Amino acid sequence: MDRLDFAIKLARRVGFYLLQHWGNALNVKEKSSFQDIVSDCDKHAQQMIVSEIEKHFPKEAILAEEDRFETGQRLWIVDPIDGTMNFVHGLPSFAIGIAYSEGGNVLVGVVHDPVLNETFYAVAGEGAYKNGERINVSSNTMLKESIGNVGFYVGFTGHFINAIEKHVRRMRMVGSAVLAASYVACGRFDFFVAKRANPWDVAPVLLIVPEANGCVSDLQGRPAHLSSGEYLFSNGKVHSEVLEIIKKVEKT
Ligand code: 2AM
Ligand code: CA
Repeated sequence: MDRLDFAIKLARRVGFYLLQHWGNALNVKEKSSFQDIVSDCDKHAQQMIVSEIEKHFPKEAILAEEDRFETGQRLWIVDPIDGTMNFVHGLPSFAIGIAYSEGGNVLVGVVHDPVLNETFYAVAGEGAYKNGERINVSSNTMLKESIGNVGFYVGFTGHFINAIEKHVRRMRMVGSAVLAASYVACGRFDFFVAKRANPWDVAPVLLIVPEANGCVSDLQGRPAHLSSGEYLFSNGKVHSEVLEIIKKVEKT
């Protein structure tokens, strides 16, 4: 079975399920802290994805956010809801993320936003797409004409916005890492800084952004991989300028 086709259909099916509970999630609870929540919708959505992968690819391992932490040469990486806080509060901007990797390299990446009905996806070496149309990063070379996004991380976000606000046109906080990076891939944002990310928060976009001719590195500018933990996604043209500002923030 074609993995891309499989992952897109599955993500869209889970999207229909999540729309029924959007803003009305089942059994919302604190997870690692009061700032981190999970609902039974996250768990049910994950089960929908995991059971299909097990059925169609029984020999392949699965790493998924809600307590399914396998490793393997052939590994599916799943976030059933990226942006749970938005989902629970009835805000748009949450997504299902499904990626397939071999030896730590993402070969297929799918991000589906059920609210806008937008599916971003890529297969290694074949370009990046949104709902069947090829996508590309922005052509903007000027930080002062840039719109950027930053993830929420206590002790960093405020300092970073403080340092960059006078250099950019606007900053935004979308609240879903895979969507923010997909928006870099299709040119809506010029960059996105993720200070704390798990492999499932970034796996599909580690492929989608480069396939859209964008750039991804860690916050020191080194090549990014699934366990880097922190990332700068950009159109490539404003990458080094944003890295410089991050370096200054980390020194203070
Ligand atoms: P999640 O919705 O799957 O938890 C929001 O700030 C972004 O950061 C989301 O993509 C969120 O993913 C991710 N994130 C990762 N770890 C987090 C944590 N411990 N608390 C809150 N958000 C986290
Ligand atoms: Ca999640």
